[in-house]
Amino acid sequence: MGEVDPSFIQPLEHRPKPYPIEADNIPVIDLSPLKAPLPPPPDLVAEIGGACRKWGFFQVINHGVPSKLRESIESASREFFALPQEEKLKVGRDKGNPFGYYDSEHTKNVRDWKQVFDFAVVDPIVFPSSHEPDDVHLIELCNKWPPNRPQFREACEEHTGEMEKLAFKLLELIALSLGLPKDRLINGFFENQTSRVRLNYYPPCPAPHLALGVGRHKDTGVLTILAQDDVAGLEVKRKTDGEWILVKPNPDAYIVNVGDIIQVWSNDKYESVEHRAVVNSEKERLSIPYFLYPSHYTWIEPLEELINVENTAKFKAYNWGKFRATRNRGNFDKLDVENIQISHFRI
Ligand SMILES: O=C(O)CCC(=O)C(=O)O
Repeated sequence: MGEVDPSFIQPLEHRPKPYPIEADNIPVIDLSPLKAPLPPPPDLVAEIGGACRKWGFFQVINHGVPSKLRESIESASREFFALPQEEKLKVGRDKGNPFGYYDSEHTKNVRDWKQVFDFAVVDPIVFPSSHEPDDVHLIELCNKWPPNRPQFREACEEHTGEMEKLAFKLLELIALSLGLPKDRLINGFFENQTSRVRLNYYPPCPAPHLALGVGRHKDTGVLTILAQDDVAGLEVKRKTDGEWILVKPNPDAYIVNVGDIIQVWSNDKYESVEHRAVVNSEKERLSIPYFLYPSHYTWIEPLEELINVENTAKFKAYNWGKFRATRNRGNFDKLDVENIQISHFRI
């Protein structure tokens, strides 16, 4: 095996196992009952609730997203990442604006073996201008679309529209599974949503036993919906025993995971679970996560309906925009401090 720059090398305990365990038990949930103009059937709601509780991850099939749109965003992404580096750098991300192309992101302060292109779902988004708690200034952040590539932008936007519809359907099911009204996790949180989409491109890696495509992490947002191509790479930490489980690609499925915000809203009933992406020495891999994020001014705290004297709030309220601004800073630079986590707000 070849050499890689030391910045990519994971500490021993976080390196991938040579023979990963392939998951056959991450729940696959059929959403076809949602096609009928009726309330979702209770067994579907219970299936979603069970998956959120036991795994924090599940896959959905018959989700209603046209396969044509998924194929278009995948081929547009492949074309983009195949461009010469100087072309990609024309839309390079910088310290002030986290959108665009970037190839040196760090997760937990180790460099990821990947290239990414990020864009906001609502363009421009309004965001705190800094992570400093007392700085009340806001900025507008705009997407950086590659010039002269209208098909790329169109493919990204069309697929994202479908992701948004699917995300809100899933939020209704999750709310019902928590015994809440179906719009409880939607109303009031997304008027100025800060959701984003990432195109992840993992080139073949000469030392896949030392590096990771994305280091272990939990997602900070409400929920994530991920499309992966036919090359396996996503590993999920199984809650029962802490083993890393490789999620077998299914071209008809999207992979959904609960983010930190649902963990806080549900007061730990549904946990946000660690995951990572492994790379391989032969094949490139593509994945496309859609991260559903609320308005920047949202205060995240356990929902009052889900706490009581026996189950008191386990988290202090935190401001989403400031939380995210702090995290973005750590993802851009290798910092000597741990990235901000919801555990910092645990009571
Ligand atoms: O590529 C994958 O399967 C996982 C991607 C991911 O977790 C991320 O981009 O945050």
